[in-house]
Amino acid sequence: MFFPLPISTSFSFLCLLLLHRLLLHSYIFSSPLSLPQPVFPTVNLLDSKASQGELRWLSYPLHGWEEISGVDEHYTPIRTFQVCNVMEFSQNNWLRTNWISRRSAVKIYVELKFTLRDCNSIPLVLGTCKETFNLWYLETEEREQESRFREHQFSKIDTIAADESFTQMDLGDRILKLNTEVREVGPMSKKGFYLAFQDVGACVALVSVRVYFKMCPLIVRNLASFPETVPTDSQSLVEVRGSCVNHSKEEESPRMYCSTEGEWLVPIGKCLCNPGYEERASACQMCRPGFYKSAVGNAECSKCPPHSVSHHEGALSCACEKNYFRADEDPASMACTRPPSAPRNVISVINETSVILDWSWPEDTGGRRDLFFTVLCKRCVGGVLRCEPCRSNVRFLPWAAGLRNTTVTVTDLLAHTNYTFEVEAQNGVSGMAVAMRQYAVVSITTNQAAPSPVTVIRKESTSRNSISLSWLEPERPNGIILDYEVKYYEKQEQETSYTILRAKGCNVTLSGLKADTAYLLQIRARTAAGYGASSRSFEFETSPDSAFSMSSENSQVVLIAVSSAVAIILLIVLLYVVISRFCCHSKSKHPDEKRHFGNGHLRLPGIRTYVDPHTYEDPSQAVHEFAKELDASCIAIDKVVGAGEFGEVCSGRLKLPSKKEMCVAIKTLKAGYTDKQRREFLAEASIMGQFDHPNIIRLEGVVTRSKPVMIVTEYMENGSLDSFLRKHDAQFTGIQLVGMLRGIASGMKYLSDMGYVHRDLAARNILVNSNLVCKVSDFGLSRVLEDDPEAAYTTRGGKIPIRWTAPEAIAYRKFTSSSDAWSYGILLWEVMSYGERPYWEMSNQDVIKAVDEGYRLPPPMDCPAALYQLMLDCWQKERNNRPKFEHIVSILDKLIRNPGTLKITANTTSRPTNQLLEQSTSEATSWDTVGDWMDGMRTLPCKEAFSGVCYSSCDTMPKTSTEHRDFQVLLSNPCPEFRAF
Ligand code: ACK
Repeated sequence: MFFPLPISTSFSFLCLLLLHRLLLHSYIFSSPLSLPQPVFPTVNLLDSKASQGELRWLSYPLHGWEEISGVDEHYTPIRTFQVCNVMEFSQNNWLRTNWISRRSAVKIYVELKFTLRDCNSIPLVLGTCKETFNLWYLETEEREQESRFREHQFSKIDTIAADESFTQMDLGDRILKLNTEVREVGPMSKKGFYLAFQDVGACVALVSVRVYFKMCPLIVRNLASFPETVPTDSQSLVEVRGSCVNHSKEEESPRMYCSTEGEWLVPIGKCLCNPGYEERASACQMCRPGFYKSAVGNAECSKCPPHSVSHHEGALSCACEKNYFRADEDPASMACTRPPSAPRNVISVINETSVILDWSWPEDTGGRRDLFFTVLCKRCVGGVLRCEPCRSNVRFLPWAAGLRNTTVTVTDLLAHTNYTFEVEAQNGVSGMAVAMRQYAVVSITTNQAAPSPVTVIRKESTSRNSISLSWLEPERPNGIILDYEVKYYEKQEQETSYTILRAKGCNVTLSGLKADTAYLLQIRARTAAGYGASSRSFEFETSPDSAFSMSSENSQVVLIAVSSAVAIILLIVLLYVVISRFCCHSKSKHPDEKRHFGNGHLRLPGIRTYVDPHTYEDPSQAVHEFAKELDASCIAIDKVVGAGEFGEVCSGRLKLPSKKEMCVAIKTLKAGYTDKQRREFLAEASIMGQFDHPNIIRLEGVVTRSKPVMIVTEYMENGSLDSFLRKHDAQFTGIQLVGMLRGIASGMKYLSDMGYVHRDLAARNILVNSNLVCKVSDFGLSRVLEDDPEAAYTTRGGKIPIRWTAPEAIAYRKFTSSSDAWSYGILLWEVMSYGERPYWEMSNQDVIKAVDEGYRLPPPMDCPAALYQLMLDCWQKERNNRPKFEHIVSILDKLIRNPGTLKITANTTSRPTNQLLEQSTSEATSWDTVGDWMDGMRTLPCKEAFSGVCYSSCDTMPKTSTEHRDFQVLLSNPCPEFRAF
């Protein structure tokens, strides 16, 4: 027997050789099967190296395979088998393993490590030497009891040849070439099997035998865990369902396929980390503090948004810092926010019983965009501390809560009543921070307002010559109704002759009417504020004169009855007249006072007229009639605010018994005055004292009985309008400016209604309070003009503020409300140019000349076209063509109601703003706006037509140049004759 290893050299020599090869000649493993392979987990069914003791495999015949002990490279004892009967013929040596359980494997692998001697290197071999051996297997359900070997039952797996065989020289060099061969066996179906190695005459040493099967390892893919899986079918893939890792959720059922090679293939579906968790190292791990994740998904945890924190791991959202909030609908990614600060610059424009509130956005919106405003109305009695919510019928336009714009109109307030409005800016988190909410407060006093018209009139009874009527009080009386005026006339008479009755209550009997006649009747109520608008005309008819339609018999009876009645009545009337004459000229009047007017001339009762104090023989009498004498001890002077013609103007406080202390302005008469000066000084108080209007400076009283002589008026925090505007150049919105102008026009309407001509209306003579309410001041007669530094002597000797004065007043001192309207136009220009000096530095003489030649001031920068048109109207040469103040107020009201019209400006780009407009050259100018174009028209009728269109329907004012052209065509027809101003 010839051993592949010289056995006689002892086991240790073999081990040495083996070790030598294993450790130093690793290149041997560079056979195709030994290429680096993906490491798939395998499960050993048999490993000969793992056996410590004898393997006791079955060897047949006895002198074939031999079991030999050795050590491996780690000096671990191993068992090997050798055969080397190369010198003998007909070798058939079998070595059979013990029974190997298949377990769940279908396909198994057999890895053989062996050395094989090169036949050529063996001397004297007689041609029987082989360089292969055969590998066989036999499947059985159980371990065989017999130890007899039945070779014919085995199936051949393969013939195993060595990739590398060794020679005698290798042995000399101590090189043993170890071969590794792996063979696949399967599919297997029985419980176990045997392997057998058939030697047919080779010199071979079986160093180790390993039998194993492959499986897909436990793996986490797409956050799903797939268990260790043994491929069951040798042909197809095994579909395996994964289960989501902890803290994750299945998005699409996770699956993979386990191949027979133990490889996972085709991942499908996935799992996503739960809120508060993110994927890290194939697991869902909690978000770190300071981070959050609010939804299921693959996204990483996000950093907490501004003003929010998360102190713990796994946060679904970040909690807001103190005083910061998150609205329900806010996403977790949004910064925490807070309520806005209060709105700024709240101004109020009062119009009788309505008020327009206008404000600016708050400085701090709280970090949100969903800003809105809410206005709360409170009615206050005796200061802001005693306020109650306004009545429910107070109307807000467009509404009170949830306003997106910064303006609201409040109507249907009570006349002459104090109100406080709280304007609050709110956002989506205001409801969560009630304590942090801030609002701006504005207090106003509504104006006197005339009552609304009577709408319901009922006929109580009618007779041949009388009608009894009753009616309901107007819906908005706006004060205590003093009486009702009932005006009636025969329908046929067309109002040329009418009768007026005054009724204290809500009923009246109209007597002395014609039988069978139709009458038209109108009623209007009167309060301290004057008459309200008349009701619509109601028609009533008296009963027919029935006496004429009776039979003659009856008529005789009736005639007698009527005659007797008339006689009785006459007697009674006679008696009444005698008695009433006798009784001190009838002390008590009939409550219904009745007056007749012919030709439609009606002097309106209830509207006072101004009384010129100079008509009083003793002017101090006038002062005491119109001004309250104040005790000097009630007045505290704080500081000097300016200088007047007669002395200083101071601010101070007035505390009248049982009244709240109030701020006042005090005009003093300087020491050493003459009697004339004193009279003139107090004349202003006598005039002012006759007025009671929210846009006229209010006189509180005078001090004449002690020195210094003082005139005490309400205090106007912002001083005179001209300097106020210069100080706040370009800081107001159009509607704020129009609001101021409207106030001034309203005051002027009141003055002109009272028959008072101001003569010195200019921005310097308007005072402004803290709510931007403008009030007309500086009243006097000739004194006014003496006092005014702008006044200059005219050729006729009078002193006149030339730039503000109408041509006819300059030329021949024709001062009227129409000349005040001219001045109003100049004031309007001053306001719109933020206190610019009218006609700049032109001399008075040049101004007079230029105006006379038809030049007019150009529109101030960005001046709305409608306002410039109003200026031009006020500067009509013909004074009767200038608008009345009533008309000016209504024009401005319409502009306030349609603020969009203020956006159309009158500026032309080409024209310098400090150049007068000459009407004759304007046709050559290219006009940008309706106002400019109207100037270009130079036609009075057209301008009037335009005014009519504009003011009654400003919404429809054309806005584009094309529209202007169309408009021009439209208006050119009714105005065929052009006429210069
Ligand atoms: O522009 P002003 O500050 O406002 O300077 C003048 C100055 O006195 C001389 O007229 C101021 N003035 C006059 N009347 C009043 C008033 N009722 N309230 C506040 N200031 C006033 C005016």
